[in-house]
Amino acid sequence: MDLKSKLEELFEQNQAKIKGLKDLDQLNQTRVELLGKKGPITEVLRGMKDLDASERPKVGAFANKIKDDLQGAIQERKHTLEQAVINQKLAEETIDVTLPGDAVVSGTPHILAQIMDDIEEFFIGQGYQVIDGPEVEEDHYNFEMLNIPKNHPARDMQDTFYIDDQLLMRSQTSPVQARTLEVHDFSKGPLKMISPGRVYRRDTDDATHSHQFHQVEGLVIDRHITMADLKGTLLALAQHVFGADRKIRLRPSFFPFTEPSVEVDVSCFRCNGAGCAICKYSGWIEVLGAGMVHPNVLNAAGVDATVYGGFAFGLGPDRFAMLKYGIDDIRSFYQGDQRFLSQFQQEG
Ligand code: FA5
Repeated sequence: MDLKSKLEELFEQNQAKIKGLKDLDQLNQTRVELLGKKGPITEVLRGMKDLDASERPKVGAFANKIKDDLQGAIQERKHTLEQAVINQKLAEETIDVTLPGDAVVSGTPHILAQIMDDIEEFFIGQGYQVIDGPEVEEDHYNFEMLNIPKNHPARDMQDTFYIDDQLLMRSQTSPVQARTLEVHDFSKGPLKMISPGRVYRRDTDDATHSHQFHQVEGLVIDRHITMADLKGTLLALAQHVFGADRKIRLRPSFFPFTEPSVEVDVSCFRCNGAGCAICKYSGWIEVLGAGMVHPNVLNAAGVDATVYGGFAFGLGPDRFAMLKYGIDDIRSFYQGDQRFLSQFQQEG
């Protein structure tokens, strides 16, 4: 068989083989075997030395054409196989946009933040200002301005973390009352404020006490504020937080900064007054302290107590949340356990 025929046969055989190859590795191997230095085409070209000189250019040109054609066939197959790989990938990775998506688990404000926001919204709706105060507070505002001089036995009601003689971690939000009274300009109108925030006491942690908890202070001062205003305000608050059919009752109590002072109970939202474990079978749950602001507090802040007066209250949102959601241990709020906290996803 002459060289030209050998080349033609090589072309026919390998062109068919290339078309039948199923993957890129096989194709690459075939390219090396066929067109490499030890391949059959090189082998055929080696035989050219035995040809007549006039034949060599023609056979040489023909051999190069066969080589180019085979390279072209390999290239074409390569393109087809690569396209097939891409098509398969696309088919496998097709996204069905009509399938329902995975729900994104979103965070939610802490349950205490939710209840404080709710209380704030209630009071903002009644025309109150929200005023912040420092957590590291002066003895002067935390006690003295509130009618609790040094060595007064009432200091024992709130076991306090002192930083030095003058500074302490505030044990109540009432100092914000004193600070606000001192600067409020009554010629411009009455004072209606709340002050939510963290407070600290050297209480031993147990199911209903924490050494760090929250309070919302409230204060209303004007010319003719009465105890009936206090009662109406607290009833509306209790109904907002615990449900429209709640009742409240006021019991006499003592706070140095209010006179008279009261403890306020809400009718039990679980048993509706019949008696259950939550209200300790009394039908009532104590939720806050309140009273009519003591004249000494007004006078200490430079407000004329013969002209102005009003009410103040201090509630514990931690206890509100415990009662509202039936939580039996205040420490749950501060332990950061997601299994507990995630139960209180905020709606909307
Ligand atoms: C006061 O702190 C007064 N300043 C409230 C007040 C303000 C009365 C204005 C009159 C006028 P008391 O110590 O009772 O009062 O605390 C108020 C509320 O804070 C309590 O009803 C309770 O809900 C909460 N509280 C008190 N101690 C703790 C504690 N250790 N852990 C969690 N909550 C507490």
